[in-house]
Order: sequence, then structure tokens, then C-alpha cells
Amino acid sequence: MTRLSKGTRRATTEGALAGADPAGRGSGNGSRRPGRSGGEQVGSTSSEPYRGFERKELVDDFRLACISRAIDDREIMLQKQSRVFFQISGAGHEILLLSLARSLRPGYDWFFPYYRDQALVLGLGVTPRDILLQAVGSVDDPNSGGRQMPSHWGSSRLHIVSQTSPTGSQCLPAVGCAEAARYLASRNLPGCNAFGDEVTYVSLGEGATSEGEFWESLNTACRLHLPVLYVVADNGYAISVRASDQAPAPISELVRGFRGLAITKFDGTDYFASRTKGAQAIARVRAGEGPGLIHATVTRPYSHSSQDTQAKYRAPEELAEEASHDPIDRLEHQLVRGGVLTAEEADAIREEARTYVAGVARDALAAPRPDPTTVTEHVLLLPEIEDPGQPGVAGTAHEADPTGALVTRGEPVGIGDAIRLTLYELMGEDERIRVFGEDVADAPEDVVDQVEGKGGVFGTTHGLQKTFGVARCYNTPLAEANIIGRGIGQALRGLRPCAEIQFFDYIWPAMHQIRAEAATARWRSEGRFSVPLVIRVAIGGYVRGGALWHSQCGESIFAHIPGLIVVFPSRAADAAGLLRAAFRCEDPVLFLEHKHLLRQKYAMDPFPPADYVLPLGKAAVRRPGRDLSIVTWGATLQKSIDAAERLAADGIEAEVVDLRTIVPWDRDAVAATLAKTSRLLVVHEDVLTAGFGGEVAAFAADECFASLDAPVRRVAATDTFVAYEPTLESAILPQVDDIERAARELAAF
Ligand SMILES: Cc1ncc(C[n+]2csc(CCOP(=O)(O)OP(=O)(O)O)c2C)c(N)n1
Ligand SMILES: [Mg+2]
Repeated sequence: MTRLSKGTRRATTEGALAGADPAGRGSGNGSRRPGRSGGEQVGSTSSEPYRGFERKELVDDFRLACISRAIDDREIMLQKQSRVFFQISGAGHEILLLSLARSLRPGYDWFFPYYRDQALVLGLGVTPRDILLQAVGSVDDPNSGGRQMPSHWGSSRLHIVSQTSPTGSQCLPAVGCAEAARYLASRNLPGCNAFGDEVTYVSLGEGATSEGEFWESLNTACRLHLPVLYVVADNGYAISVRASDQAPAPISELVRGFRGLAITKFDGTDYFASRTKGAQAIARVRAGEGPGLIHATVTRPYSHSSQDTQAKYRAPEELAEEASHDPIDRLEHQLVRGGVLTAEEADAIREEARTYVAGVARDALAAPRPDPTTVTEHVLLLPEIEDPGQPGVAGTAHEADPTGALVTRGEPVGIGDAIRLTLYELMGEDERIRVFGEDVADAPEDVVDQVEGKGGVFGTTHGLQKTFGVARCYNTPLAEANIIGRGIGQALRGLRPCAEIQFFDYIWPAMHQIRAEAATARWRSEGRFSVPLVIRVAIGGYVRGGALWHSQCGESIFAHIPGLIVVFPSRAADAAGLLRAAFRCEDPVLFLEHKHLLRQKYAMDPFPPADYVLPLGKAAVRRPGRDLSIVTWGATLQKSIDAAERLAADGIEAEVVDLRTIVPWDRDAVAATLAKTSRLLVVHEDVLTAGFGGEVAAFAADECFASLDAPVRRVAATDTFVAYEPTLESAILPQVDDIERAARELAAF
């Protein structure tokens, strides 16, 4: 449980700059706050508050703003010298963000920042050294070890979640984080905030508010009344596109219909307005009064990034006008006019900041670079699971059936029931598991005791809400990115979320969250963050009438994403054993549930006992043989076995290997079967071109060439979508006849 008094953040504000402690420069101690040094060195002749604010804080914030700008200037120079490789500045946003940092609590609140939030993270305690180590790509970069480009913030200590680049994708994980905070606190689970008053901060530009994920996140933040603070820093441009060309009205007007959202608009170049109004907005969110959105106007005095030249699209007069309203100049004038600083002292602070940053940059440039041999580290952390061998049989009357229809010892259950029973069993053991998605709950709370309950369109989650309550099994909006993004935020907070995507065919709106936010988390942060999220997806065809929208496979597309585990069971015992393994993973798992197999008799098994957990990346030989090998998974397993039986009638013995998991996949099993049979046929339901069979075939050609006596063959769906009319569907998807034909040819080669 995190306990932090309000005073704690201030207690860490003594810093290293200001000449008084030159040894602090580049010390790398993350707790140092270089810009928030004592006010004695310059200015601040009186300790009386100025306009209600501590003079020391005003000077410190001015100093930190100067440091932030000096970092940008130094990075831009180094980028031109090819000593840093990308630059995107925080210029023009400093005053807003330093003001907000004053009311936020690092290591207590949670942060999903935007790339222009340099001043915010400095205010929270990220050091200039940390920032410059990342800019040069040093292995000492404490955020990513040289993997992330500059301005992609991250600090597990300060609760700054490792940032991704897609504009807007941070909003949904932020909402999931806030949702997790409430759940953790309500059950006193590890990682919870004892006071229940943490804020989740998420920021974005006015351009990024055009992204759908922003709106999907507002939906949930408002409906659940979550403590999320949105900060929209509106600098008028998204690269070269004016805000007025992005949207019909300013964002603070557009969001007016969101009930429960407190909207605060102010001039983010005015330090005093930002401090006062920002503090009020944050206090309201902290008090549990619901989400808030700050719309603050700022400037963008520099081009969008090192790749951009804004003079190409902004008139000289406009640029001159903006330069004359620089927020740091404005604060300086205010402080000088108010007698907080003299003009000479302000100059000295600016100069000091430049000198300090130059020194830190020199240190960073001298810091070691990463070792190229480490690039494959922190992709996945697989759990160690012993192969349990053959499954035993669960108890006499299996208690793990929420519907009341008890499974008797040894009675076979289908894949769908096996998954449902496993979820029931695991949820009973682990309160961190929450199941959510479209239609996964049983019924609205006011009728749930009077009705049978829905529990998913395939009934796979039936009874979970009735048994564990609506906080453990709940419906989401009809929005796939929302489902996955919120799952990611919950996983980042230590929960074990289980998100359901109703049909694989509709996973695409969530693809961005899966690929950009979930799968990259471990790698981009060098293992400092991870996303243990189980994504259950109903997949596949052979369903008659499903057409393009309820029949597709496509596992190869996900297998192509480093950092994502892909599981594809074809039998009930495997589904239970692999789902148990999935919940032991610290990384995202795509758990594919084939619709055609859910209730098939041939895929049934007695429900295996709780200790039956299957290792990931371990294939199973389903039928032994000596003449050729058929490697397959999912619904084509049974079709391959059927084809093998036909061949056996003619004395051809095919070995049928079920991969069971696609990532990781069992290369050893393929090598072993080929050592025996010397002939390989790969069969899958996904389309042929760039299907996962191509990967298996390439492996065989690369690594098993000496074993092969024939070319590798593949049977797969035609390179089309799946059609509605049954004879078309049959022509498109692989059938037993297709497999038999290919296998005979291969055996005869
Ligand atoms: C999803 C996505 N599309 C495009 C980009 C490229 N891109 C990076 S920043 C940016 C403009 C963002 O503008 P805004 O949100 O207003 O932020 P600002 O840069 O003005 O602070 C674009 C188009 C991206 N990073 N992510
Ligand atoms: Mg903008």
C-alpha cells in the first residue's frame, strides 16, 4: 500500500543546481530535483509570499523552466551534430506543466504524459541527466536503456508509465489505471493507495483529441466517475495542421456533453492562472468528484520536431507574434515586476541553466552506449512451467461450475466449458482477475437473480458475474480499443485483467492498443513495465453463415508482433492447461478460442485438475506416424487427423503434430517429427499467403534441411475472405479432402 503525506513531494524538492551544490550536476540520483533548489542564491529578497505563492517555489519553477528550455536548445544543437538522433521540444508548454506539477504527487499519482511534457517530468523529479541520457541513447538511460526516443517519458519510481508515440493511445490505459486504483483500494490489494485519493494524469495535444481513443476514454472516465485528469495542451497546431482545421470547435467546447466532466479552461502561458486553476481542477479530481479536463492554451515557439521546419507553413508575422508571448519571458516579467527577482538575477538563472545543462550533456555524451547483443532481451518473460504429462481427472463433482450443472468425474467437457470452468477456478483463487468485454456479464444487477444470465455470446463467461459479482465480471462499452486499453491500464497496476474480444473479426479497433501499448511495454522500458493481460478471442470459421465478419482467422498477424504470446488450443484439456498458464504470464497473451471447436465432441476431455498447467511453446503429437508429418493447430487439427486415418487405410502413416501455441512455437517438436518422417505438410485455416505455415516451412528449410526428403507443402485457406454461402465457405477453408490430397502427393514424392 502506498502511503505518502502531502508534504513528501515538497521534501524532495531540494536540488542540485544553483551553484550552491555543483557536485549535484549529473549525479544521476533520481531523487535530486535540480531545478527546485533553494531560493537564497538569487532574488527572493523577501520570504513573503508573492500573489499567494511561496517566492522560493516561483524562483524554482522559473529556474526549472529555463532548464527545460536549455535542454531543448542543447538537444537541438546535438541533433544537428548527429550526436542525438531525434528531438521534440517542450518549448512553450513549460509554465503550464510546472504549475500543474506543483499539485501532483510523483510516486503517488500515476502519469500518462505526452511528449511535450518535459517540464512536467522535471517537476516530478526526472533529472536533466536522465533526459539527456535518453537523448543520446545511453545504456544508462534509466527509462529505456537507449531503446526509446527522447521525450518518451517513463519512471516506475515516479509512476510515470513508459510512454508510447501514438497520439491518443495513452488515454485508454490511463482510464484503466484509474479503474484499477479504485478496485485495488476497495479490496485492499497490493499496490493500492490507502487513502484512495490518487489522481491519474493523462495529457495530449489538441491535435490528438481527434483520435477516437481519446473519446472512448472519456466515455468510461465519465461513466465510471473516475479520478482522471485530462490535460489538453493546445498550442494551435498538430505538426502543420491548425486546430481549426482539426475540429469544429475548441476541445473545451466539444466535450461539454460529457456528464460529470469538470472542464477548466485557462491560459497556460500564465503561471499564476495555471497554478490557481490547475490546483483547483486537480483538487476536485483528487477529492473523488469525477474526471476533469484542463484545456490550456500554450505556444509552440519551436518547430514540431527536428524533422519539421515551421517556417514552411506559418507566416513570419505569426511566428514573431508567438515569440513575443513566450511563457518563460512572461513569468520572468511577472517575477521582476513583482520584485521576486531582479532582471539581472533572472538573466543569471537563465545563464546558469544553460551552463548546467551543457555540463550534464557533456556527461551524457560520455556515458556508455548499449551493447547491441542485448537487443533481444526483455521481449517476453515466459513463466517456467513443468510439462505435466497426461492430464488427470478433476474431482468427483466439480465444484468449479458456476451454473450449478456439476461436472462429474471424468465426464468430458467441451472447450467452451473448460474455459468457463478454468475462469471460475482462477477467479476464485485470485482477486486480481477481472473478466470484461461485450456481453460477458450475466445480466443487469436488478434482474440478475431472476434470469438465467447471458455470460458472453458463446456462454463462455456464464455465471461469473453471478458468482463473483459485477466488479469481477462486467460489460464494457461496445468499443474494442476501450476494452483492451483499459485492460492494459489495469495490468500495469498489478491486476490480472482478462479482456474478451467477442469476435476475432472485430479485433482491429483494438489492434493499436495490443500492438503499440501492450506488446511493446516490456521491451520499450527494458523490463521496467509489463502488461500481464489475457485477451480471450473467439476465432475461426467452419461455422456456416459466418461470412467475412464471423469466420476469419489471422493468428499470423499477431504472431508477427514481438512481445505478444499467442495461444491456440484445439482440445478441452489443453484449453484449461493453457489458460492457467496464460494467467501466470507477465506479458500479454492472445488466447484464441475456436468457435467451431467450443462444443465439438472430438475436442472434449475430462476437465483436468487445477495443477494441470501446460507450458507455453510445447506441441503435442496427436497421432504418431512414420511416413510424413502434418503440423497444424486449431480447427484443422481434427481435419488433419481424419485425413491421416484415410491415408492409414492405404498403409501411409502420417504423424499429426498440434502446435497448441503459435508464440512461442515448438521448433524442437517440428525438428523431431521431421527427423522421423522426412516430409512436412503444414496445415492451417488462416489464408495461405504470409500465414504462420510459411514460418514453419521456413524453419524446416533452414534448420531441418538434412532431414527433408521432399519439398515442404502447405494447405491453407484461399487468399480470400470467408464467404457466407456454405459451398463457398467449404471451397475457401481447408477440408479433409484437401489435406488428404496434399499428404498423398507428399508421401509419393
Ligand atoms: C497515431 C499517430 N498518428 C500520427 C502521429 C505523428 N504525429 C506525431 S505528433 C503529431 C501531431 C500532434 O499534435 P498535437 O496533439 O496537437 O500535439 P503537439 O505536437 O502540438 O503538442 C503527429 C501527427 C503519431 N505519433 N501517432
Ligand atoms: Mg498541438
